[in-house]
Amino acid sequence: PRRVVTGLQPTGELHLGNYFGALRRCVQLQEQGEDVMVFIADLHSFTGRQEAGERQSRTLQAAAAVLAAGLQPERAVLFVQSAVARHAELCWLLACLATHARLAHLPQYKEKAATMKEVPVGLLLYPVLQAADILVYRGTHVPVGADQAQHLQVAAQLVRTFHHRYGRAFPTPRALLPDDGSDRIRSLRDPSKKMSKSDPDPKSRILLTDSDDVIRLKIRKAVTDCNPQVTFDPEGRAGVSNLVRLHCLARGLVPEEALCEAEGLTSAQYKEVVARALCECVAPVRARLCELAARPRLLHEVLRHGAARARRRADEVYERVAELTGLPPRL
Ligand code: AQP
Repeated sequence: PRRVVTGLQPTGELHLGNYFGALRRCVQLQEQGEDVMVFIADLHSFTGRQEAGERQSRTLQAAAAVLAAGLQPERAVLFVQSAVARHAELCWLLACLATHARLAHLPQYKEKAATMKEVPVGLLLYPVLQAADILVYRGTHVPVGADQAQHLQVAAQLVRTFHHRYGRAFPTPRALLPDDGSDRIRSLRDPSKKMSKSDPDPKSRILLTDSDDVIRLKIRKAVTDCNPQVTFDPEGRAGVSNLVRLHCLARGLVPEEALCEAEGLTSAQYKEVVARALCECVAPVRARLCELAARPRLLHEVLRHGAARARRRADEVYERVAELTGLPPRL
C-alpha cells in the first residue's frame, strides 16, 4: 500500500513556498485518498540554534498552518516528530549503516558546513534522520522538491544496505515531484535563490499571516528585470517567471493562461494582478490560521491524537526491525 510521509521544520513562519510546495500538496494528496502523514520536524530544527520557547511556539504555529491549509486530522495523521521516539531509534541503526564519505559529499551539507566554524555531527546525519522519518512508517512516497532528490537517494541506499545486512523491512521510498513548479518558488528579492524561512530579508517571502496590504507591497517590490514585458522563462527571466508561477498556483492556471491575462500589461501592472490573486488565495488560510492560533488546546489535542496513531504505526514497523536485528521486541 502507498503511504505518503512528509515533514516541516519549525524554524520560522511558513511562507508561500512552504504552502504551495508542501502544505497544499499534502492536502491534495489527502483529497486523492492517499494515506498522508505530516510531522513537524522539531528534531531536525536542532541542527540550527533556537530558543526552547521559540521552538515550542513555532511547532504549534506550523501545525496550525498545516490544518489551516486543509489537512483533516481524521483523514491524515499530523504529529510532532519528537513525540515518536522511534524516529531517533531508527536513525541510530541507519547511521551505523551510512558512510561518512557519502554523507559528507552531499551538496547541501557541504554548503551549510562551509559557513560554520564548528560543524555539528547532527548536520551530517540530517539525511539519515530524514530516511528514518520515512522508513519508520514504511513510507512509500515523499512529496519533495527537486533539491531533496539526493537525500531520498540516501534513503534508498540505506534501504538496500539494511536489506543486505539484515533482511527486508522497508519499501524503497520514491519522490513525488510536482509538475507545476510548486517545489521551486523563488525569493522575491533575489530570484536566483529559493524563497526561504531563514532569509534575513522579510520582503523576500510572503507569509501566510501577511495582510493584503503587506502582500501587495511585497509583490510590488519584487525584483524583476529591466524588460517590462511579461514572459515565462524560468531560466532566463527568473524574477518575472516567479510571479507568473505564483499567479498560476494561486489561480490554478497554466503559464499560457496567465500570460493571456498579462497581455498588454507591463510587469509593473501585472504585479497588481498577481497580488490580487495571491490575496484571494491566502485570505481563507490566514483566517483559519488566526482562528486556530487562538485555540492551543485544540491544537494540542490534534497533535496528541496524531502522535498516538503515528506511534502505533511505528511500533509495528519496529517489531520487524527488532526481529531482523536481534533487538528485543518492545510492543
Ligand atoms: N521556496 C520553496 N518553494 C517550494 N517549496 C518549498 N519548501 C521550502 N521552500 C520552498 C518546501 O516546504 C517544506 C518545508 O521544508 P523545511 O521546513 O524542511 O524547510 P526548507 O526546505 O529547509 O526551506 P525553508 O522553509 O525555506 O526553511 P529554511 O530557510 O529554514 O531552510 C518542504 O517540503 C520544502 O520542500
